[in-house]
Amino acid sequence: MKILYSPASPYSAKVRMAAHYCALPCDSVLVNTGENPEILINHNPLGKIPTLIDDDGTVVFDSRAIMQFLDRKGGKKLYPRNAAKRTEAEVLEALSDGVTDCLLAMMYERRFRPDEKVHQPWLDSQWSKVERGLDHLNENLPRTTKNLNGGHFALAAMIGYLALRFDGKWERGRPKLKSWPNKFVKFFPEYDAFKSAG
Ligand SMILES: N[C@@H](CCC(=O)N[C@@H](CS)C(=O)NCC(=O)O)C(=O)O
Repeated sequence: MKILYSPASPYSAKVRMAAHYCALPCDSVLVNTGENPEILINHNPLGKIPTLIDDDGTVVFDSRAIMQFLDRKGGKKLYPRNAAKRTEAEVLEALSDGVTDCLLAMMYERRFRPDEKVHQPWLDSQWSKVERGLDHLNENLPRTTKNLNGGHFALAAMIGYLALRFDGKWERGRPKLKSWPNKFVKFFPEYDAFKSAG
């Protein structure tokens, strides 16, 4: 199994952590999405990472579909069996990914538009979604034990991306969220090796 990824990509960090947690052997293949490499666009017309290529040729994207695939392939370790708990884990994943979507949209607005075309009100509206999401997470952190789930990995990936790209801009007033990785790392000591890195 291969996962096409880049070191800064938060969704790639999420699925790579999850594959490791499920003890599914996989090669991480570094790609630069900006260059539309053949291995990426031949498997995923969207040219986005993460993209998973299984040994039998099955291709899976996006990260949410990859998580469900890993869960099925890895003995259902990634999402709780109990329906209410599973919904909770999936919604935590959706919120964490959703905050990450806003952060990435802000990065792309600044990176791909000339300065005079960067639209500040749109950046502000993305940031207000981020702020509401982070406040909610700070007050509603998941129970974190050795039984981790997809929600935990999405949250860890989101915080890793915040630390990489928004350091010093999100922590104030959110001490529980800021220190949550200290708890997570007790049960997933490999966090530093997987989280977004520039
Ligand atoms: N919803 C997708 C988002 C994937 C995504 O946007 N990945 C970024 C990197 S973190 C990417 O591939 N960007 C390149 C592009 O959009 O062309 C997922 O969960 O996998």
